[in-house]
Amino acid sequence: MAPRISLTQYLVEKQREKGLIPAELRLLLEVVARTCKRIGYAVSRGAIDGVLGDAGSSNVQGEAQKKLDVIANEALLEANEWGGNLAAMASEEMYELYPIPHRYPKGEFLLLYDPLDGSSNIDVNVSVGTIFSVLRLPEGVKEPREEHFMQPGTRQVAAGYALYGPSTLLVLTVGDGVACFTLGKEIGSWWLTAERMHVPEQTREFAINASNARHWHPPVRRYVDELLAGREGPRGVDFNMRWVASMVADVHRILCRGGIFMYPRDNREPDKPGKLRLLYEASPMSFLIEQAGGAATNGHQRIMEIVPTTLHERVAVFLGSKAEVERVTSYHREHG
Ligand code: AHM
Ligand code: MG
Repeated sequence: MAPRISLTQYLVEKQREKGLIPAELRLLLEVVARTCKRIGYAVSRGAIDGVLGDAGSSNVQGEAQKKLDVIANEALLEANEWGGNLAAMASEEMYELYPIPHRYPKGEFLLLYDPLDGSSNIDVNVSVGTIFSVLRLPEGVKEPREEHFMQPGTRQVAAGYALYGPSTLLVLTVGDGVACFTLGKEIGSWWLTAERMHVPEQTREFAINASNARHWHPPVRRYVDELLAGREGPRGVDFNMRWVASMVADVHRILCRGGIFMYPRDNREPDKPGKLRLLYEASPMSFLIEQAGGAATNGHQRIMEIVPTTLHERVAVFLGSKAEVERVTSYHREHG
């Protein structure tokens, strides 16, 4: 059997042999990965440690925070504030950005994250995850402010997620393909278990919360109706539907076996472009999916090219197998 490659070795190779990432970014990614182990451990202890249920507070979106949302957010803050690689952090669970306290050295990177995505699933023991994205602080900036986070996804230097499921996984890109690491819990190491992941082009699977069908806009309705028509419809084949309601789990399935994930803008909140957040959900997932040969749009343009205007901005999301994303995007274009 070939010797196993650890996350550290993988990152050192990207740094030393390929010159793709600076040492500071490698260290930052290792700290994020270590914190994901800690979060995964807290998630797995669940009721034993009394960490299930609501925290009794709400986040910037007005959503009730779970105890584990708060625990995961604090774990990432604590672990990343002292390393000297970051200038500031931003999270789904914090109204404002978190500048690195003056008592610590400041670095050149910005870290954005959703500490526990899919947290409505925690209390029923369904997979949840952590999503993260790394940007560079614009050159010459001394004090990071919100405007410095307003960079399109194409500027990400790294992105990934941890998936707390039957196995604990870390899926990562530094712009050189997508690699998946599995946590060996006995000694706590991340081992490379899939390299150069590729979203299969052909798919018969789609993911959307169909309970919102009555609120969908015509292009989404047209696309999904065609899928549902199956063999007798214009697509001529039967499609299968999956919806975990944890984006990390749905995107991971698509990375492994193809498909399309959709969270469209709809008529429930007509002035809001969908539910998912651009900077720490859609952008990092789009980076991963594109690096794996898939595509990601908001129905009109590539998500990676959207320049954000606020930290918690929302965006419609269509991502996965290229041909399917192109088809639903073309329906939006035709509709105007
Ligand atoms: P969260 O960040 O508050 O957990 O919300 C994001 C989640 C995604 O993981 C998932 O795709 C979506 O919300 C599910 O939404 P819905 O319950 O509307 O189906
Ligand atoms: Mg989320």
